[in-house]
Amino acid sequence: YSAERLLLAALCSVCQALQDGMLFPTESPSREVKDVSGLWIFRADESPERSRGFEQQWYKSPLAETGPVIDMPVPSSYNDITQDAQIRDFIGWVWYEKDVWVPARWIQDRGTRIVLRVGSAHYYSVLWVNGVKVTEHVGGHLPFEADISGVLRQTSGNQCRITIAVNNTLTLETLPPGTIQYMTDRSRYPAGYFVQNTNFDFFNYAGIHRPVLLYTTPKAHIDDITVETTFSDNIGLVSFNVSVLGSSKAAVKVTLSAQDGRCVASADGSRGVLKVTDVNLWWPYLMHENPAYLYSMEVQATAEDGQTDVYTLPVGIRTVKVTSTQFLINNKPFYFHGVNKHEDADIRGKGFDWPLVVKDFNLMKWMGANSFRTSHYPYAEEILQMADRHGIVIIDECPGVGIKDIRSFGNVSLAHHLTVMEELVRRDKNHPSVVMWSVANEPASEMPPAGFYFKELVSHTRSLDSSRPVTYITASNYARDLGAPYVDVICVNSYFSWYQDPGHTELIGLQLNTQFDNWYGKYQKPIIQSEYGADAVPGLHSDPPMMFTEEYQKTVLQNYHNVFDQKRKEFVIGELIWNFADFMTSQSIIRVVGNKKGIFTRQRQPKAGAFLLRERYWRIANETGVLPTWASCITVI
Ligand code: GCB
Repeated sequence: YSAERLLLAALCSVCQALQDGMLFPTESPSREVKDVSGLWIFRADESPERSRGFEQQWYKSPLAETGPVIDMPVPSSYNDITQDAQIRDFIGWVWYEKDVWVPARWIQDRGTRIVLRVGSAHYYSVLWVNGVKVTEHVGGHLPFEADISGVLRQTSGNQCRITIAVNNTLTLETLPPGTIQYMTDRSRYPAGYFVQNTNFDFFNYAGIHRPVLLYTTPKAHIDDITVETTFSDNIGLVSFNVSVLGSSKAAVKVTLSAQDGRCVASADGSRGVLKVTDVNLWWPYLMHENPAYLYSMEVQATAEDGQTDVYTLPVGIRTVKVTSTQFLINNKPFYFHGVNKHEDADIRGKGFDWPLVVKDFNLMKWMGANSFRTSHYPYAEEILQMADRHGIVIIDECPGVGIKDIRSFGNVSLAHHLTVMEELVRRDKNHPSVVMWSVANEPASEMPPAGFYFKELVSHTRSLDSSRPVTYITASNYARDLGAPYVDVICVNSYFSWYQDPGHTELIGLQLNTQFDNWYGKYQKPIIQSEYGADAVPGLHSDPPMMFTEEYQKTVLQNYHNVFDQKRKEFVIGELIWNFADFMTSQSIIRVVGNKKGIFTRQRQPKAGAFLLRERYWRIANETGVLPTWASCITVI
């Protein structure tokens, strides 16, 4: 299968330290953004080797001239858009194309740099502009871009044909890993029949999942900005580091403004520390009466020719620390009462969708959640920006999910995993909402290579960002987990009375207590229950409770909560329900049209468990935090 060979070659060629920044494209006096998402055309390469598109060079001419094409919205997964099961379950190369107009002044002004950026595409992408290859990228969930100024100026000018080939094949070395299995028994499978095997529990949606943008910067431009914040008494400190490309002598000026527009600090130079007197710290939702305070940092870089590039970055001033029993935000104990999510919805699959994002934040705030984990991959940047603005705390997870095969602990895998962490930290380092990195979910951390693998991974992540703790999510036994010595916080998933002792909710108390005491006894690190829950098919009822009913889900949660309430006085620092909403999975005998552990349905309607958690989260917030005045009516529930 040719895609696997191609992927391995691509993986090896990108295993080098990242050179450039990946600032979120925003408009400014010197920058324009043109969203070219919308309706694209699409063709799946159904040839047996999935290689016809490359052999026939589909990128060289309009895609419609190569064969039949269909409409495809961007951003969206392609899987659930048609009535064709073959498209839903397709594995291999699919081709997207769109013709766009580039403003004439962008082309004419040679001082303008034109960039094409894809928010994310699943999984391995190759990009052409007017038939010329401009970049390729391995990995979903993270952005990639190419400077296309040269190509546009050399080819047909204002008209721009963008072609993107995307391949969802996963290999032992990708994140997440997967394998292609050929079925050779001719009495059961036709010739050439293959399937993709994975070890994760969500549908492997594919396509262009986030917006495709064209944006401009001046030739000499701000390439990256890194801020780190701290405070002492009432003085906030913002250290900044600005990198400029296209000019070696650009003059950099940095200005920090408060929410009312007042300038509170400024500095000249590409590195330095801004001092903010009477600082307004960034506080999580429900921890302060004025949470999520954001300053605005304007960076100006003026090149020798007088051109100035301007970029404005929201900055929240806060600190994060971990002790052996606590998670401290701004030196105060923070208790995670939150959710695990997925990027997942009807029709659009993993495609970015503003109505869904805003609805989900409204639901999280309604239920009193102060945090979520980006299980099991990085979410759209727009979601992190929402979290910054609403004070929702994030554990930011990379796509290291389903690492179960010992062959996925080799050098190529590790090198790629390190690169993905570099891409993740580069993208998300400036978000105050992000308080911890998670490098993997439920890897086979008891396999011998895991010790070395996680030592490298955690220490590399720390070297990229020393201001945040690092963890991975374990489901392994405390005595056999080989990565736990290296992490800052222990995150444990367990499903007592579901996968173990199904139906026996009376055992949860004993088993969960044992779990916590064992882990804490061995490592003396704070613990987050990073997943727990039970499936509930909405509308299914029974009393006494039986598995799959709403009552059973509630009973499981209640039994877990009793133990959390004892242990949060000691070393348990958080609880994240699995899951916020029902989500699609691959088809199997343990899934009823997807995973039903949501406390909301996939359409975001509450099950009984949602009301239980709402009561609990507001109660905890009432005990531990400071509620906003508008919320006083809710606290009486
Ligand atoms: C887990 C996984 C998650 C699954 C969940 C389940 O441990 O981390 O991806 O969806 O269990 O419901 O089985």
